[in-house]
Amino acid sequence: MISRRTFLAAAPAAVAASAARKVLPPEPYGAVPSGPQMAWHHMIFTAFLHFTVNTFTDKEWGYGDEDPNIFQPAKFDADAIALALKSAGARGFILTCKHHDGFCLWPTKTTDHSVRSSSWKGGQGDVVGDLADAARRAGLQFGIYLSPWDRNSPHYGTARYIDIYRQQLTELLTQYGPICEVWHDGANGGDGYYGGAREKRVIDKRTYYDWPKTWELVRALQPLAVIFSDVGPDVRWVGNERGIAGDPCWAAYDPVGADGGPAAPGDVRERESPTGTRHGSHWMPAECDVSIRPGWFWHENENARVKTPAQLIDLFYKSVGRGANLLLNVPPNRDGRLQHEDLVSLRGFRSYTDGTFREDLAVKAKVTASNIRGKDMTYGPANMVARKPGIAWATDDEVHVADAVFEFRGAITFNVIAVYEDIRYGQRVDAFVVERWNGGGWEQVASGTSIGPRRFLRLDKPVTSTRVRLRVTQASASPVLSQFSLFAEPPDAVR
Ligand code: FUL
Repeated sequence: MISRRTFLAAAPAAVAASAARKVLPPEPYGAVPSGPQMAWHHMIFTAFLHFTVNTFTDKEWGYGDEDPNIFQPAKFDADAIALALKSAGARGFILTCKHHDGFCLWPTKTTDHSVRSSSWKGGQGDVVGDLADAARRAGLQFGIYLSPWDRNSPHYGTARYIDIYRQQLTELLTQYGPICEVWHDGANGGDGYYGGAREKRVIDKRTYYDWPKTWELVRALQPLAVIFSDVGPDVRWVGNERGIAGDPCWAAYDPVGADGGPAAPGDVRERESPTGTRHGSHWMPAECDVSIRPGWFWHENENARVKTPAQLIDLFYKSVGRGANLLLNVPPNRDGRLQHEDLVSLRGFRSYTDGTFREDLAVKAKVTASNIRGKDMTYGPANMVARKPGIAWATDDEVHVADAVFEFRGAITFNVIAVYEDIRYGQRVDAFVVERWNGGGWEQVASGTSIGPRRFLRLDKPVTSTRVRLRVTQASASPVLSQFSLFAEPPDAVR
């Protein structure tokens, strides 16, 4: 019998021998995600909370002259908000800590225009702190939105305001625990209160904020946070506020300014944002921000115009399904609660995702492929249905066109297809088709272009077969696919 000691001593040699036999993984192709970007991809769906004085004045953009005392969310319940968002399936939420009106939802030292100047909670309220704590209790991530534009500050437009903005960022990034995302809005400059000046102020979007320096501060204080703006640097705006990613939607993006010059938050050629840049040099995936209601803030008269579960499901496929993340705004009302109508829609949405994604029919398949990297089963096609992280089907370097066949014991019926690339190796696939065996031959049921972190295809009608084939028809480098899944929507699913 081999003693534990001998075994341990022999282990390194055994490992070395197996390493020698090992077929090397492919070289990454083009831009690849950073660690924090990888974590962001796993979040998939995040909620957005637009909440400020506008909630009480019925406006979308506050002028900056609001009396802080109007902020009175008498029944504010941070835990109820966090738990409702969690049950909708969100893995985190981002709060408008300060919107364009300049009103700060935390007791900042930088201005009196904050919760401290409201009699709510005797001036002791801290919406940011309460929601950050509630997020953690619910097991959710917490992110911050801090509007660069400030229509209240008398200093907006001067160098002093940049110090204030950075001080506000510092407070938010040091007092509230780990922050998953820092959201810089592109909307900037125009008329405002500005400490009583009541005038129009226009800044140079490219130079005023010295964004590289501001982002260095974010990196230093919260190295794991991703930074969002029209131009990233980690996550890009999708280019519209309808929540719809491009088709294709490439994770790489090289932003260009509106006039073709350098780009900056608020100054970007928006038409290129939904699609990104195939072969672009920066990994900068798209985030789809959209509101569950017509406006970003809660308005009583929009309670009957909340998006239906069917609309949310459609948005889910057009954002998450195209490899982007969905940032769905669900604005608290004047009580400081989520509105009943919004909660009803979220429940409908969750019951659809639960019903559809509960069972992956593909895991039962026997999988074969036209090519396997170095004929080494470490890269075999069964990896796509193993549902284990870190493994994938990969082909030999020179093989860009390849297929995998999924064979079932009995016929299966599905109407949602999901394909995932192992994005640690970059975005490699340009086009693919999915076919079913109809008894006599292969018949196409769906096709797609970009995959990246994920691609969902929702079919018009269910497909039944004993064999399904995934064919990569075009790729810029040998494909590396980590998952292939088939799902069946519940029969009563709304469309
Ligand atoms: C825009 C803002 O002007 C809206 O009020 C909202 O915050 C949206 C998410 O971004 O640029």
